[in-house]
Amino acid sequence: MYKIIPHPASISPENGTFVLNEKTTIRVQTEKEEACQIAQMLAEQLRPPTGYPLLIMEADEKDAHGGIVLALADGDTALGEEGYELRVRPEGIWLSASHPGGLFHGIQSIRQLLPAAIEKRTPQRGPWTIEATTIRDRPRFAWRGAMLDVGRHFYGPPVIKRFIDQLACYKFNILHLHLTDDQGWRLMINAWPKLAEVGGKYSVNRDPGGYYTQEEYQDIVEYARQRYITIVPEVDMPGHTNAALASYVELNPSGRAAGMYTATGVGFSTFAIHHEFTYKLLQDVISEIIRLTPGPYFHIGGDEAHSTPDADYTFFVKRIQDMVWEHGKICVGWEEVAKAEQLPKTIVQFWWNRVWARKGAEQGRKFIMSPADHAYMDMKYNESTKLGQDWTKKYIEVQDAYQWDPSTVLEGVAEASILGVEAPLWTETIATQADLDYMLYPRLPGYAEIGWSRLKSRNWSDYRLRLGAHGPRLAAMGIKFYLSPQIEWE
Ligand code: TNX
Repeated sequence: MYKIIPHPASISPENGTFVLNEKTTIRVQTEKEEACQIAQMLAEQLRPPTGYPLLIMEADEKDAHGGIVLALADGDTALGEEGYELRVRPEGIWLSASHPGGLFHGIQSIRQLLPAAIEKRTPQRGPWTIEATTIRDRPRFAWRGAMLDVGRHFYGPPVIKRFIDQLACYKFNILHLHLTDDQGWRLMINAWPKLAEVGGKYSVNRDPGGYYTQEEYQDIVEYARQRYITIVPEVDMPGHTNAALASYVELNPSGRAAGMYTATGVGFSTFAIHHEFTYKLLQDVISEIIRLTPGPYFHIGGDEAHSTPDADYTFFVKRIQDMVWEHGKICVGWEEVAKAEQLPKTIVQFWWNRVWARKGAEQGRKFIMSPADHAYMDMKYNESTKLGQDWTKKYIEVQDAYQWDPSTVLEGVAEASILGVEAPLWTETIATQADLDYMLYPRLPGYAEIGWSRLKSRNWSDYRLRLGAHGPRLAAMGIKFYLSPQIEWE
């Protein structure tokens, strides 16, 4: 009956049905600015399909009948920063949380309890009913992320904002932007403009490139913040750096400028590790990006640096970590960074190599789990999927994407050392928004559930029914997804 994804921590049915109608109001404590903004977002979501005015009014407990009440209540600390309580009764809806983030996640549950047509942006036929229920909900993991590789193919701000909206629906709270790679540098750095102007020219296959101006980037960061999503910027180094090497000749170990690269090999590029020029430029890159990004994290990449000798690699990673830390930010790196000495707060993102990851575990690091054979959204669904990759030698059908648990990915890395999960979308073969949609959906909601829901409330036979019920919802959002034969689509 209740088909919420990710599955709430607790949900129980109550008697009766709530009906949203032309008299329904949204009530909020008008002195609480963030709560008002969330009420506004709820109204903007519900008005186009229902055609109702859904006026926003001052909350008044006694007089709240027939309305949707959003309340920030400091008392209920058991809900944490992201939890919420939702009571749906025939006479009204009460949503409460101790922090605005909880209210925001709660309105996503209200959306999902309404009929799928609520996702359309033109007037639809009701009735707009919700079966009465009580939900108390909070996430299992603090880091529930997706990653988009804008280096291999560039996607402009509207595509990123649409993606942020979709992430918000499923209660994700992290968007990791892979801003640089061999094929493209995607953010203007004022002190070193050629990085973007030269390094941002192309995408893979010489498809059109591009880069974000600093204003566009800040606008994306702010758009995400309003949806309780933190942007984690990544500058991948010292490998995956050909676009930078093509922009500034001084960065090249050979002293000769690299040309732009538009194929899909990996592991051939590296910075000149022992030239001070490299650090002068990177210092500016890091401080400009950190100035534009209020979140606590900076991702230094560090993967597949096959052309950087080990001693150079560890020297470089140590030095870059220190730079990031001096700006007060926490470093995140792909598991290879565990080869180097790490700062106590550095976070290791596991993707493939268990030997290096274990080194991070031995040093007591916290982990983000992105196992390539389960969590990579660029992997093909099956042998006939046209887009995507298969280097893991495993296809990732919807069930493979869903049925694994972060706490059993790495021996010796238990729940307490796991910050959360992240599903990356690498874009060597993904050029358009339609390509993105096809690879993301319907796998993405499964990663949301792995990050949010208790293990005991997760099972495939129940999930596949709930996902089947989300088909019309995704369609109403204008998403053309992979019609997996594992799901009975409604
Ligand atoms: C490995 S994952 C990479 C990426 C590729 C991806 C393709 C990681 C840290 N490195 O450079 O895009 O595989 O699946």
